[in-house]
Amino acid sequence: MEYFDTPKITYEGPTSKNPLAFKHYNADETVDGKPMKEHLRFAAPYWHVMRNVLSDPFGAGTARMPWDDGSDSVENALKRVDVFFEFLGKMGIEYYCWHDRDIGPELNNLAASNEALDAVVEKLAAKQAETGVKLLWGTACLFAHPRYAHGAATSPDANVYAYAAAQVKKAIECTHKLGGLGYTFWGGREGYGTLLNTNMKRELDHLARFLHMAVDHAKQIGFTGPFYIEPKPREPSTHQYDSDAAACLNFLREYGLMDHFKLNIETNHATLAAHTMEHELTVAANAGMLGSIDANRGDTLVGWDTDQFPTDIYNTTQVMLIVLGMGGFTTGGLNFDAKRRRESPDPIDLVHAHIGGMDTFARGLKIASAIRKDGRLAEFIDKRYSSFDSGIGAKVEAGTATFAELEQHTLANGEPELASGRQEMLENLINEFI
Ligand code: XUL
Ligand code: CO
Repeated sequence: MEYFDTPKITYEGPTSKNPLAFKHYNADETVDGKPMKEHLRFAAPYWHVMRNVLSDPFGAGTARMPWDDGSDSVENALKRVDVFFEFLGKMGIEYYCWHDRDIGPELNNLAASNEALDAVVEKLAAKQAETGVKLLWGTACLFAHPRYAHGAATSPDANVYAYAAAQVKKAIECTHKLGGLGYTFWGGREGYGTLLNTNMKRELDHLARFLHMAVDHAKQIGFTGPFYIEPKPREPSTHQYDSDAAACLNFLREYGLMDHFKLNIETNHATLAAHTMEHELTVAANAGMLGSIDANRGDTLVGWDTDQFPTDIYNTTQVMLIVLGMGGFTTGGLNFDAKRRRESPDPIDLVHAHIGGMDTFARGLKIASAIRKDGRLAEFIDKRYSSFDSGIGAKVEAGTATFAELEQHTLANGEPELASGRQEMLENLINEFI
């Protein structure tokens, strides 16, 4: 039985009018000597593809999932695996991501939940072996169950903290069993609603201990990671500790965790933090800490995490400029942490959504590659800083200049000439390629 009413999606090129074809994503076509699929490393998230019923705070789910009986049975969970792999196969998506509770049901106690999880992981392993699909990363859902209302690794209750640790221990083990390339921590409830009831210092110390224990356990079982932290400023918590890339880097440095972690940067989280995606990616990449990307977008008119599919070529171009600039992904990839609109309930809407995201990133890749080959953008930036290449500027960069010397320099040279940043010219330059 097949549920996605289409043959495998193939590349038909930019002139095709077939909505069920790629116009730009051509998996094996090389860009800068590497197949597009290796540059982009697309991943599908189990939670949005298989588990998102498309409800919102004002209304029930609309998604049509004829394969799903809505129960918490292991049988139902196993059935979803077949449907998910049908979807991946038809899309030509070679990576995926999950939360433990997306793939297996949360049952009455941890032992029962773990047993159910094991059964699904066994099936996932078989499907991976059969298809060559790989697990980009796994994670534990530490935010949905009521026990985590006050947080998980930052809960004020040590029993909740222990439950969360047990869940993460198991999720790392399952990730490892499936040959997962990474493991993600997204702290949706690792933060607070109000400081009136919160000891921030203790919560952050506890979170750091939690992550150190995760590192120790990974070492013990031979999982070499990396671990990712995924920043987000708020939602569901009022304030989340991992609020943006800079806050995460500071936390990881403060607690001696830099060697074991990288960041997983999500577009809609960046914009919720009042940053651009390229800002967050640049902060992470500059620290050598850009691991992976949750590729989606927000809506400028809506103030929450709408998790829409990337359709903005300008955005994907900027993302790919940074990814190419750092020499490409190693363990990470582009995970579509995105969902269809509630008004798009059909299984085939999932196909349209992913075609759009993949084509938009394919264009971003080709455009970014062309901009880099052209070289004018990079050359402009180099020139803008060229006063630091020699003379007093070079002494500043080498760390040999003093305030007294800089004063001397200024007294001798007088008022610096105001140079143009040529923002509008550069915006025009980018548009030449789009
Ligand atoms: C929530 C979010 C999560 C993480 C994984 O905003 O992005 O789905 O990616 O827990
Ligand atoms: Co995400």
